[in-house]
Amino acid sequence: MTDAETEAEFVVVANRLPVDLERLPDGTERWKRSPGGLVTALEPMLRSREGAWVGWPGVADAKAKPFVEDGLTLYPVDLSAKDVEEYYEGFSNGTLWPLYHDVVQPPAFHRHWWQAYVRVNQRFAEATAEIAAEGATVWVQDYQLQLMPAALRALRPDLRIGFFLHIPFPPTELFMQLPWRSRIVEGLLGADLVGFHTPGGARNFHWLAQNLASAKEGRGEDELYYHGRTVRLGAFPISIDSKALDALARTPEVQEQAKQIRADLGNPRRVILGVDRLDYTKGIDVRLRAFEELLAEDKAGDTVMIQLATPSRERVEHYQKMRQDIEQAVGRINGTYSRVGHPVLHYLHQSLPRNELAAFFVAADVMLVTPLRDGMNLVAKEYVACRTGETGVLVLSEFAGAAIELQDALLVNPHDTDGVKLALHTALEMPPAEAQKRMRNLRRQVLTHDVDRWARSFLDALGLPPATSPETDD
Ligand code: GDG
Repeated sequence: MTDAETEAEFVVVANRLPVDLERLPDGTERWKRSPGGLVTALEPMLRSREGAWVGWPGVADAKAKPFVEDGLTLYPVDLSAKDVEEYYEGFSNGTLWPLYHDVVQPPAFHRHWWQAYVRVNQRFAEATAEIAAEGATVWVQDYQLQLMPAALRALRPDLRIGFFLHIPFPPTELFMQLPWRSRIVEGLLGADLVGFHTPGGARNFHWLAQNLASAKEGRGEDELYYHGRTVRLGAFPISIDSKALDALARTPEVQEQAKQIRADLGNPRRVILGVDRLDYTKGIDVRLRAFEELLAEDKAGDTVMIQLATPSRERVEHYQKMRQDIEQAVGRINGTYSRVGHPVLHYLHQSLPRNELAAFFVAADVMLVTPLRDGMNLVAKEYVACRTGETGVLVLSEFAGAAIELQDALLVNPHDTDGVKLALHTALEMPPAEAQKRMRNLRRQVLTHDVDRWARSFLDALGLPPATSPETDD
């Protein structure tokens, strides 16, 4: 790592940096990479353009200095413990997250949370304004930073600004509940291009911008005029690094690990899998109920279910209650239907290494993805990428953004328990030829629409100029 000094031509801004600062018990600190799809997709573009990434390093009061890692300049934005509580856990995850996910849980509206959100967005804008080169392109990510495009434009009108929302943009009637609705819309209108996962999200924003911020309709549904500028809207469905995951799933290690998982489960006829952050939007309760009812009706056959629930937002109240409910359901189901040494349901509240996760995808005959609302849902695409033998059935909620592209899944309404139960039963009994036909179509879609294509299509629409310096090979 070296000290940062350059002005960046291309800047990505996200709540989190692609590295986490870790504080060890002896008081020393170190950076740990947190590889996600977004970093993988954007890294080559960032490197070839003197790129920079602005974000929070993941711990309060980090006081970290900018630094260069692997040719990418990282600019930490400092958050105090109070900022984390009010801007991140509060307004972002206690207000916006539930509001944008169809108020599956009631959002809390607190003025001091809002004030923290304004304050932190301004801080991100100031940090970015300082490091972006004249005329640079800035790509702002996600719901934690919706005020940033306008805040940044006020400081730096020369910049080209894109914004992408990773979660659903809600129906207008729900958005209207937000006491600060106009401010959010005005914040987003600071961008030149606002991207959503689905055309529905773009449409909702198109209406709100005209009704709350007096933007004028542009040449079509994907254009607005605002304060003498054109703001473009679009649907850019995000994806995964499909080829890398396909290759990982084919490795002898992962194939062997998958066999071992099935053996450890007692080689049942069918393995059902769920993989989610432990979040109330993901509908984990929905699928447990469907599985429990199938067991009660003696229609599950020789089947074992695994639910992997990665710990998430454990300090936010809704999450604590939901965890209790799910763990109670797991206990009840196992208590009723398991035999000694053979639980029917395996529940892991853990985060697994990537290749182990791939082994679970390879081991599973049926993947249950049943969110009540989800921006996209990458897990559904990851399962498909790992099914290299064209076997396996994906049961997918029609309320996940992924359902638009993954039409060959068994699509379900997660509010309809009978429907989910029927789909699960159909998946468990599906003739191999039909499963193969569906999976082949799903794989064609996922392998040709990867995260690289997503990033390129957004940045092309934003008009990111070609790289001026050759790619560094370090
Ligand atoms: C938001 C939106 C949108 C999970 N457990 C482990 C693990 N994971 C990985 C999965 C997947 C990712 O986490 C979760 O992504 P999702 O898309 O499913 O869901 P969110 O976290 O809610 O993401 C969502 C996404 O942003 C992108 O725009 O699709 O709608 O809500 O990649 O594999 N990874 C590892 N161990 C685990 O235990 N290594």
